[in-house]
Amino acid sequence: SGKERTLAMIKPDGVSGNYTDEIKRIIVEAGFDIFKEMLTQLDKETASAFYEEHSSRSFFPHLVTYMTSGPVFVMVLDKRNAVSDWRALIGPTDAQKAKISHPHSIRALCGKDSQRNCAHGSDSTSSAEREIKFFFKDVNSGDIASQHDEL
Ligand code: YYY
Ligand code: MG
Repeated sequence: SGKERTLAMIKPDGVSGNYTDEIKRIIVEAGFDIFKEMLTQLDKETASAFYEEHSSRSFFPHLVTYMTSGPVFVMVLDKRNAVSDWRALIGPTDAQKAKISHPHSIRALCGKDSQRNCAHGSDSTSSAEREIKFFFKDVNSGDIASQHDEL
Protein backbone atom coordinates (compact mmCIF):
# COMPACT_ATOMS: atom_id res chain seq x y z
CA SER A 1 0.00 0.00 0.00
CA GLY A 2 3.04 2.29 0.38
CA LYS A 3 1.90 3.35 3.83
CA GLU A 4 4.68 4.57 6.04
CA ARG A 5 5.03 5.41 9.71
CA THR A 6 6.96 8.28 11.30
CA LEU A 7 7.64 9.68 14.76
CA ALA A 8 6.39 13.21 15.40
CA MET A 9 6.89 15.24 18.52
CA ILE A 10 5.57 18.55 19.77
CA LYS A 11 8.47 19.88 21.85
CA PRO A 12 8.11 21.64 25.23
CA ASP A 13 7.57 25.14 23.78
CA GLY A 14 4.82 23.81 21.52
CA VAL A 15 3.03 22.05 24.38
CA SER A 16 3.39 24.90 26.88
CA GLY A 17 2.32 27.39 24.19
CA ASN A 18 -0.92 25.41 23.77
CA TYR A 19 -0.24 24.45 20.15
CA THR A 20 -1.03 20.75 20.57
CA ASP A 21 -4.66 20.87 19.36
CA GLU A 22 -3.89 23.17 16.41
CA ILE A 23 -0.98 20.97 15.31
CA LYS A 24 -3.15 17.84 15.58
CA ARG A 25 -5.75 19.53 13.35
CA ILE A 26 -3.04 20.36 10.79
CA ILE A 27 -1.84 16.74 10.92
CA VAL A 28 -5.30 15.29 10.30
CA GLU A 29 -6.12 17.82 7.57
CA ALA A 30 -2.88 16.84 5.81
CA GLY A 31 -4.12 13.26 5.64
CA PHE A 32 -2.11 11.60 8.41
CA ASP A 33 -3.64 9.09 10.81
CA ILE A 34 -2.51 9.59 14.41
CA PHE A 35 -1.84 5.94 15.30
CA LYS A 36 -0.43 6.54 18.79
CA GLU A 37 -0.08 9.56 21.04
CA MET A 38 1.45 10.16 24.43
CA LEU A 39 2.11 13.13 26.65
CA THR A 40 5.35 12.55 28.55
CA GLN A 41 8.06 14.41 30.44
CA LEU A 42 11.58 13.58 29.25
CA ASP A 43 14.35 13.29 31.83
CA LYS A 44 17.95 14.19 30.97
CA GLU A 45 18.94 10.58 30.32
CA THR A 46 16.02 10.00 27.91
CA ALA A 47 16.48 13.30 26.04
CA SER A 48 20.22 12.62 25.72
CA ALA A 49 19.58 9.13 24.35
CA PHE A 50 16.98 10.40 21.88
CA TYR A 51 19.43 13.00 20.48
CA GLU A 52 22.52 10.78 20.88
CA GLU A 53 23.68 11.53 17.31
CA HIS A 54 24.19 15.18 18.34
CA SER A 55 25.99 14.46 21.63
CA SER A 56 29.30 15.95 20.46
CA ARG A 57 27.74 19.23 19.27
CA SER A 58 28.25 22.40 21.27
CA PHE A 59 24.49 22.96 21.48
CA PHE A 60 23.84 19.53 23.02
CA PRO A 61 23.71 20.50 26.73
CA HIS A 62 21.33 23.36 25.93
CA LEU A 63 19.26 21.07 23.73
CA VAL A 64 18.86 18.58 26.59
CA THR A 65 17.89 21.37 29.00
CA TYR A 66 15.29 22.63 26.51
CA MET A 67 13.88 19.16 25.79
CA THR A 68 13.44 18.49 29.52
CA SER A 69 11.94 21.92 30.31
CA GLY A 70 8.34 20.63 30.12
CA PRO A 71 6.15 17.85 28.72
CA VAL A 72 6.37 16.77 25.09
CA PHE A 73 3.56 15.28 22.98
CA VAL A 74 4.78 12.30 20.98
CA MET A 75 2.85 10.74 18.08
CA VAL A 76 3.17 7.91 15.59
CA LEU A 77 1.80 9.13 12.24
CA ASP A 78 0.66 6.88 9.40
CA LYS A 79 0.41 7.97 5.78
CA ARG A 80 1.87 7.28 2.39
CA ASN A 81 5.31 8.99 2.43
CA ALA A 82 4.78 9.85 6.10
CA VAL A 83 8.47 10.51 6.80
CA SER A 84 9.14 13.07 4.08
CA ASP A 85 5.63 14.58 4.18
CA TRP A 86 5.87 15.23 7.94
CA ARG A 87 9.35 16.75 7.55
CA ALA A 88 7.93 19.03 4.86
CA LEU A 89 5.03 20.03 7.09
CA ILE A 90 7.26 21.00 10.05
CA GLY A 91 9.65 23.00 7.87
CA PRO A 92 13.34 23.88 8.29
CA THR A 93 15.22 23.36 11.57
CA ASP A 94 15.73 27.09 12.13
CA ALA A 95 12.29 28.52 12.94
CA GLN A 96 13.46 32.05 12.05
CA LYS A 97 14.29 30.85 8.53
CA ALA A 98 11.05 28.85 8.43
CA LYS A 99 9.03 32.01 9.04
CA ILE A 100 10.50 33.47 5.84
CA SER A 101 10.91 30.49 3.51
CA HIS A 102 8.06 28.24 4.79
CA PRO A 103 5.54 30.60 6.44
CA HIS A 104 2.82 27.93 6.60
CA SER A 105 5.05 25.34 8.28
CA ILE A 106 4.60 24.22 11.88
CA ARG A 107 8.00 25.55 12.93
CA ALA A 108 7.04 28.94 11.48
CA LEU A 109 3.81 28.73 13.49
CA CYS A 110 5.26 27.99 16.92
CA GLY A 111 9.07 27.88 16.80
CA LYS A 112 11.47 30.53 18.04
CA ASP A 113 14.94 29.74 16.66
CA SER A 114 17.22 26.86 15.59
CA GLN A 115 16.86 25.17 18.98
CA ARG A 116 13.38 25.99 20.24
CA ASN A 117 11.71 24.88 17.03
CA CYS A 118 8.61 23.29 18.63
CA ALA A 119 8.45 20.13 16.50
CA HIS A 120 10.40 17.02 15.62
CA GLY A 121 10.17 14.58 12.74
CA SER A 122 12.18 11.48 11.90
CA ASP A 123 14.56 12.19 9.01
CA SER A 124 14.45 8.73 7.35
CA THR A 125 12.54 5.47 7.51
CA SER A 126 15.37 3.91 9.53
CA SER A 127 15.39 6.72 12.10
CA ALA A 128 11.59 6.53 12.18
CA GLU A 129 11.83 2.86 13.11
CA ARG A 130 14.36 3.61 15.84
CA GLU A 131 12.42 6.58 17.22
CA ILE A 132 9.04 4.82 17.22
CA LYS A 133 10.57 1.93 19.17
CA PHE A 134 12.25 4.45 21.47
CA PHE A 135 8.88 5.77 22.66
CA PHE A 136 6.43 2.98 21.80
CA LYS A 137 8.10 -0.34 22.46
CA ASP A 138 5.08 -2.40 21.43
CA VAL A 139 4.53 -0.84 17.98
CA ASN A 140 5.47 -2.76 14.88
CA SER A 141 4.80 -2.07 11.22
CA GLY A 142 1.90 -4.51 11.09
CA ASP A 143 -0.11 -2.82 13.84
CA ILE A 144 -3.24 -0.99 12.77
CA ALA A 145 -5.37 -0.82 15.92
CA SER A 146 -5.59 2.60 17.55
CA GLN A 147 -4.37 2.95 21.09
CA HIS A 148 -3.80 5.89 23.39
CA ASP A 149 -1.19 5.79 26.13
CA GLU A 150 -0.35 8.21 28.85
CA LEU A 151 2.67 8.12 31.12
O1 YYY B 1 16.21 17.17 12.27
P1 YYY B 1 16.06 18.58 12.78
O2 YYY B 1 15.37 18.65 14.11
O3 YYY B 1 15.42 19.50 11.78
O4 YYY B 1 17.52 19.19 12.97
P2 YYY B 1 18.90 18.50 13.41
O5 YYY B 1 19.99 19.16 12.66
O6 YYY B 1 18.81 17.01 13.33
O7 YYY B 1 19.04 18.94 14.94
C1 YYY B 1 18.27 18.29 15.92
C2 YYY B 1 17.86 19.31 16.94
O8 YYY B 1 19.00 19.87 17.57
C3 YYY B 1 17.10 20.51 16.38
O9 YYY B 1 15.74 20.24 16.16
C4 YYY B 1 17.32 21.52 17.47
C5 YYY B 1 18.73 21.20 17.95
N1 YYY B 1 19.69 22.13 17.34
C6 YYY B 1 20.17 23.16 18.13
O10 YYY B 1 19.82 23.26 19.31
N2 YYY B 1 21.04 24.08 17.59
C7 YYY B 1 21.44 23.97 16.31
N3 YYY B 1 22.29 24.88 15.81
C8 YYY B 1 20.95 22.92 15.51
C9 YYY B 1 20.08 22.00 16.05
MG1 MG C 1 17.47 15.62 12.67
